[in-house]
Amino acid sequence: MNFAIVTLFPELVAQVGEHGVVGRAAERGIMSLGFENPRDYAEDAHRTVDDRPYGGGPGMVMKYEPAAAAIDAARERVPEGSPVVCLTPAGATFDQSVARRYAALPGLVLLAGRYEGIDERLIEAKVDEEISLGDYVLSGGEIAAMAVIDAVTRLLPGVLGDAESAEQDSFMDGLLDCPHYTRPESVAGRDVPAVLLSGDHAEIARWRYMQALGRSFERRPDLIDKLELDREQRALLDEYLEESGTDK
Ligand code: 9D3
Repeated sequence: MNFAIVTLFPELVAQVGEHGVVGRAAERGIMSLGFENPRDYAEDAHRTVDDRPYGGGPGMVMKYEPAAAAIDAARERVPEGSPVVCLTPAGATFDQSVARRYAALPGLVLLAGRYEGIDERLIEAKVDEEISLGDYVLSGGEIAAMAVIDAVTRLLPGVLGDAESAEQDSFMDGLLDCPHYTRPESVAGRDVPAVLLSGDHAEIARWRYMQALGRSFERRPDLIDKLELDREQRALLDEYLEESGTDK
């Protein structure tokens, strides 16, 4: 899969491809990152990429021409059928189902904006889809582009090991993770739950699933609503709530 990122800060976005899981995927040729900088397509002496908003108001707006030329160049770097996705707080929220849809594509052009916004005509003319990370204010689209690249790359065949891949489509799908523990057995006056030391793998799996249900119910009831629990799951959740002394 080929990513082409249009950004005023290519060195920032490149970082995602230089470490960890994404770094390994790039080394192994499973995915690639390419960059186009609108500043390289600015034709004036000052290499201007932004200007004041029509109608007045604070901040600057990303200009059409340099960004459009950079997008056109980025499209040359990815296969036919690769959409142009703009990272913007006004977009649809990025989630795992969007990541899965992107992972099935041959490539992606990611447009990361800076300033107060991007000239709307650029979005009309060149952008297929608008994506946000959620309702908080970032300084630009670069960190959002990095999040998309990371989440999508993890879904590409051969990127994760067998164990990690199996975990991704496990039965805990759609729930928060269970709590995790490692050595020592006792630290800061806190002990590892005894069931995890029991060696009873069926009982451990049951306990983990109960924890995942219970934590999801307490922290993310929207996830529980979406799942529509069957009787067995409901009983396990009831057991969790009973043990934690919660009223239902
Ligand atoms: C405080 C400025 N806002 C005035 C209403 C508008 C605004 C413009 C540009 C807010 C943020 C940005 C820069 N952000 C992004 O480009 C961005 C983003 C985000 O801020 N939050 C979540 N996801 C994303 S994706 C791109």
